[in-house]
Parts: sequence; C-alpha cells; structure tokens
Amino acid sequence: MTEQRFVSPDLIRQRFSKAMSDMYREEVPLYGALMGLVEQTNRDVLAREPDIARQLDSTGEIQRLDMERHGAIRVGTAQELATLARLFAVMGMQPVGYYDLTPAGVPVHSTAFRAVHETALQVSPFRVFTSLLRLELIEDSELRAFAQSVLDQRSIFTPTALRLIAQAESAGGLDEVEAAEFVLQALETFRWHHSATVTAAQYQTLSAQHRLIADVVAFKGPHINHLTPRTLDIDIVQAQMPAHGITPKAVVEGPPRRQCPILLRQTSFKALDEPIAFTDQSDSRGSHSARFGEIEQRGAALTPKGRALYDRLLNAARDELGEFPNEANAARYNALMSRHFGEFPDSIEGMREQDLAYFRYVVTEKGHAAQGVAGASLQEHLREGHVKAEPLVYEDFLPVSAAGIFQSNLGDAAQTHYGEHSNRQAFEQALGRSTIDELGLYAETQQRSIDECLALLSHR
Ligand code: OOG
Ligand code: NI
Repeated sequence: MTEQRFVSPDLIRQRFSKAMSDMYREEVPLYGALMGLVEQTNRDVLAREPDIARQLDSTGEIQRLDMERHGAIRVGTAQELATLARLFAVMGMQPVGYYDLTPAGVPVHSTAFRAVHETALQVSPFRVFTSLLRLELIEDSELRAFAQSVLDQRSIFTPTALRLIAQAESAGGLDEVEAAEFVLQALETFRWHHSATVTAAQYQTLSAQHRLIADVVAFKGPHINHLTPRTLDIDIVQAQMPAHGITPKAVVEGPPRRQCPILLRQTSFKALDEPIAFTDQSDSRGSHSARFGEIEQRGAALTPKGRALYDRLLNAARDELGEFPNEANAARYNALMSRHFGEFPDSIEGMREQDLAYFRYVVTEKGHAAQGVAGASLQEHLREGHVKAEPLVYEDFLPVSAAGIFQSNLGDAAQTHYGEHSNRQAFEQALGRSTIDELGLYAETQQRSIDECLALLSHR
C-alpha cells in the first residue's frame, strides 16, 4: 500500500540523466554542438538505412536512443565511492563490471553504475563510469599523506542528499516531492567548481605526480568530466567533427567498422583548459583541464567466447602495430584492425551459430500464426521462422578503450608504469559490496526472452 506513493527508481534515473545533460550543456557549450551533430547523424542514418531503423524499432532501442548517454567521474576515497553506490542505488543503478586501468598507467580502478534489467534499461540506459583513485600507488609518502588529508576534509554530498539517501533506504523509496529534491541535490555532487581546494603550488605538485591525481584531489567534488551520446555511425561523426570546430583523437577505440556492430566504439576530443582560482589566489588566474567530449556507437554484447575472440584480434592488431595508436600510424592501425577482424563473423546468423554474441529472441508474425507447434525446440522455431534473434546491445565498457580515452586526455607525459595491478577485492571493499558480472546479466536477459518465446508458442 505504502509503495504506491514512491516514484520508481527508473523514473528518478531518467529525470536525473536529463538534469545532468541540461547542466552539462550549460557548463560546456561544445557538448551542445556535439549533441547537435550526433542527433543530425542519427536522423540521416535512420533515413538512409531502413534496415537499421527497422531493427532499432523492433528492439525498442529507437525509443531510448535520444536519451542514451554515459557520464564519467573520479573519486578519491572509499567513503566517497561507497556513498556514491548508495546514491546511485536510489536511481536503480548498480555497480556492473570491474575495470583495472593501471596497465595503461592510470592509477585508478573503476566500475560502471547502471540499470541491470532490460525493462529498466528501456526506461533509461543512463550509465556512469566511476573510477576510484588508488592513492597507494603514489610512491612519495609525504605527497600521499597530503592528498589523503585534503580528501578527508571534503564532503562531496550535500546534507540534504545524504538525508534523502538514508530516507530512501529506510522507507524503501522516495515520494514525488522527495524525488524531485533528490535529483536537484544529487546533481550538486557532479557540478564543476571554479575554485580549487589547494594552493597553486600544491596543485602543481599533485599534477607533476599525475594529472589525474590533481584532478581528483584538488577540487571540491567529482565533477562530471564528460557526457557521451550514442551515435548510429561513429565514423561519420568522427569525420565531421573538425568542420564543427572539434578535433577528435586520432583513432576510434574498439572494434573496426562492421556490417553488424559489436561491443562499443568510442572517440573523444581533448579537454579544454578552464580558468581556476587556487586558494592562494583571489581570481581565476590558474587553469585546469579535465572536461572533454566523447561519442560512442554501441553494438552486440559478446559471450565469453566472442569476447575472447575480440580480445585476441585486438591484441594481434596492436602487437603488429608495435606502438600505441597515434596520429602518425592511424591509417595503418585501421587497416590492421580490419584485416585481423576479418576472422570475426559479420552477420547475426554467423555470430549466433558460433555462440559469439547474446541475443533477445522474439516470436515473429509467422510464429504468432502458427498452429500445432507446441513442444518444438528453440532451434526448430528459429528454423521455421517462428522466432527471430536480435543482438542484445552492449551496455558496458572496454578497459583498453577506456585507457585510450584516459590517455588521450591526460597526454603522453602521464604514462606511468605501476608495479601493482588489478585489485578487485580492494575495490569491492571500498565500494561496500561486490560488483555484478555483466556477462551474467546478458545471459539472464537472453534466457528470459527464450522462456517467453517458448511459453507463447506452447499454446499453439
Ligand atoms: C573515464 C574514461 C573512460 C569510457 O567511456 O570508456 C570512459 C574518465 O576519463 O574518467 O569514459
Ligand atoms: Ni566515456
């Protein structure tokens, strides 16, 4: 009875995602330009490629396309990460996946907060790539202690946000008035601040250790550093960016262009220098660059077997290139990627037969009209055309791509080698819970669709 008055977490997330986009559009005008370019490209693709339009219509992706975006933030302490997990939980977002960025010389590990059930994703697929700074990787113990003390002094959540999180937890949800207030208060955590929490000299010291450390430690909160719209054709957007005054990174991260897109392809443009007032300055004489732009194209979620093939082909292409992809070797990198990925079947049937991707199965018109087919197997229904398979869209991230995005914004000078690597256990301890295995989620969604098809057809 009492549950009736609660706003669904999915709707809170949908509103929050919109509020975040509005705030970022106001803060970063270039984001508005990028959004315009992506919207135009998506319209063109849908008009030019009726097959794509039909497929997106059938999967329901067409309805979520315009509101689809992910943001990224970086936090400094276990306490901050754990509270973020509680804040995102109010919006129905769970930590999915564990990403270790240290092999790429970035002293963080990360997860993605997102909705986990296909019906919730349909209401709002909003995701936040969330990184925790690994202070233990700072070798200079004095600097480490300083960074820790600065972080310990800040509180990145408003008192009202904290109160509403606790309220949602104890009551089981938020009512309309509380939900509206929660969205406003939660937004404050992600806002950009023009003043730092350290002196100019302290900022320099932190930045000299690693630019990312300065970005996390020297500010009042984990400003959202990009908000990424989903495009239907990333190569077109990449090619048109310069004409819109935007300079993209040299290569598109992820798999090469294909007929049947898989996983995730991403590109970004460099962070802008923004004026900052340090604590020993009365005006914004200093500067800091953190916020950048990114776009992405999403394709099919891969099974463990498909992912292993993806990783093998990506590594083979990169090994053959022999260095990090950059401006000078971009054409060769693209050619190598296309050649190596020739081995990856580029059709829905090919991927399904080899168990490389996850699918959602749906009963076709022919299936709905069929009689006397109860008891047939999924394979038989597929063969008879009673059921068809649609790829499940990949909702997550890729560590090699994320590293490339981090790197292109931090600059080459930031390539440090860390002795210590992956530490999921420490991350989960900081988070206060375990991260969810994304592959299990896709397998469950696929199975639910199979069960639904067979249940429907069992009455025929
Ligand atoms: C996150 C970089 C990774 C992505 O989409 O893979 C990322 C960051 O710079 O904080 O956004
Ligand atoms: Ni991103």
